[in-house]
Amino acid sequence: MLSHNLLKRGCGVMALVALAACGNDTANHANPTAADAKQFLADAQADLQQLQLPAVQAAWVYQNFITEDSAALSANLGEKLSSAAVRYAVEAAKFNDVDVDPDTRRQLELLKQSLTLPAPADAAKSAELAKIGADLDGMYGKGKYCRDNGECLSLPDMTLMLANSRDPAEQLELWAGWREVSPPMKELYIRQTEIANEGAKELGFNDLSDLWRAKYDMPSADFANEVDRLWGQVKPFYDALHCHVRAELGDYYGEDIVPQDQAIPAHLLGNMWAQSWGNIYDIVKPKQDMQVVDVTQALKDNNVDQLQMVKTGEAFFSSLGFAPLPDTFWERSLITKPADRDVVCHASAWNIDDKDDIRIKMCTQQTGEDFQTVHHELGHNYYQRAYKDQPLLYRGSAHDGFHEAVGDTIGLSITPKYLKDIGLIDEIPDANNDIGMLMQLALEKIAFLPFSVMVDQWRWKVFSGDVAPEDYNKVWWELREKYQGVRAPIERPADAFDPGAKYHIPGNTPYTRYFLAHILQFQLHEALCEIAGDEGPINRCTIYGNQDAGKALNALLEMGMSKPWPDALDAIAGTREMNGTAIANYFAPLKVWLDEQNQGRQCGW
Ligand code: X8Z
Ligand code: ZN
Repeated sequence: MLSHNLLKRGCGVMALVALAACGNDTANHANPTAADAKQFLADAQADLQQLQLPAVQAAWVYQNFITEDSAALSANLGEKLSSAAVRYAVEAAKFNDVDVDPDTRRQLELLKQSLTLPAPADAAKSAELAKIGADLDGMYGKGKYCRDNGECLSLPDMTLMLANSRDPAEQLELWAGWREVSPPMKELYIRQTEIANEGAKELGFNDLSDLWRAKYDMPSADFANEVDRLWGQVKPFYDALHCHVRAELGDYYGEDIVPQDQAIPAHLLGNMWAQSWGNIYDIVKPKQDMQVVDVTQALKDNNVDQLQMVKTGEAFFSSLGFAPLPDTFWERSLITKPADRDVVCHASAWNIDDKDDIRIKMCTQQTGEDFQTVHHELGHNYYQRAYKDQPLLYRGSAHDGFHEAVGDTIGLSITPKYLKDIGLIDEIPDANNDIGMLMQLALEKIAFLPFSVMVDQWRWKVFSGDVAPEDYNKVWWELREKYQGVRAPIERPADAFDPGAKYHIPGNTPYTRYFLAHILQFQLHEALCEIAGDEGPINRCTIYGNQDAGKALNALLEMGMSKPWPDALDAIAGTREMNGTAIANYFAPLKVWLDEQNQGRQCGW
């Protein structure tokens, strides 16, 4: 949970008092000055800082202990924070025509853009919005699928089963079963969209989609084009992977189950949302014997339990020169799923006090996939700690894709060489095995790209009103098919709300950030490997133990969002543009191999 995410919920009494206490100096000036603007920002940030701590604490308690009461507390304190942020954002407009220095201007702008789900000024609606947000979180967190025999499965249970099952009937049961959690969310989601759109309009945006796209140091219309441009760069690679995977799935399950001229049925890809496909490596791997490290197996063989997985992640960051995590991280984090209560299992990283109370919350499983997720979450925590001394409005990442990219960038350094260095494997597979290794990673990283684009393509349409509620599910599947070439394996019931079965929809977390992160992490990996002086092939580079790379990374993290993101990217990677060529270069040998395999195959859907 990032501090700026937290400004997404709710409003109230305390904030009104606070505003009266510190906002009045400037509020009545007929001609506000640059000095007034600075004072306003200082007061606003001090007030928001105070409101933020209890809101984050309550959110933490709620997500670790889902009950009616923790929901109410979290909604209530979140609302106070959110409504105060909205009022400051509205107030910031009075400095629109004041001649202020660039830093002040940037902070005023950031204040307007900081919310994900802005409440309207109307107190009743603001309270309603906060309650809906908490209710949706809880519905997802408590979600279970109960089988006919009475056995109830949690999402982590089903995640593991789906990763390993090769029985289409069972895969379908799990796929459809999980989607029973979301129909009750739909009415709440419609109402949430309605209220937050009002809030966005009060802040001067066309609608919520306009606000979400406005956070990238460019006009929001340009940002949509930027996403299209980047997706266009990597799409040929995805198409080649899709073609190969569909063909192999057809061989494995039969072409009656996987017709070769249609989108792939979504239940066969080893993941609940078909968003990454690493779990079906055994089905689509090259026919010649390839030695590819099985990290899940290596963790088991070496008795690296969940706590040790996180300790190993910490040690990587330490090897780069980052200070160890504080004792409170280990005392307060949730690392495994508790047996006796409902928690939000979706992994997250928390910054409680903007000092050093950082934590993760994960229902970690002893798998290679979760080993990556551990590094992903720690990346958030190290970022949060690095920018803690920035002013509140700069405590965030260069753009949200950077926050998501840091831990993944470290994850790219989890190479066989690194695993051997830390004693998890005995032998480094030689270069003849690289196609297998690249395939394994492409199933995670390349397969993910269109999913990470389509989620917000859907939301942008929903928020802007381009898609009406009766078409929510239909358009969701149109986009799944268009971008991913994936389809629902069975006809969807009339009340289905399949978007709600993905955490980030009820959780209201923007998703384009993950697409940007998947582009950026390869740019960052390339840049850091160059700084580390690694001259080998990029897929074998690890920055483990390299303090120069660590320094460069830390410099990026410390900047927070104090500069436009192109400046931040330039500082570390020597370019001001996000670019899909880094990921394409990384996987280039695999592309050649895929194109050979696909010769004579009918590709596309
Ligand atoms: O939600 C996450 C992280 C928390 S920010 C675990 N991720 C996306 C997802 O799970 O859908 C990481 C990759 C994509
Ligand atoms: Zn993340």
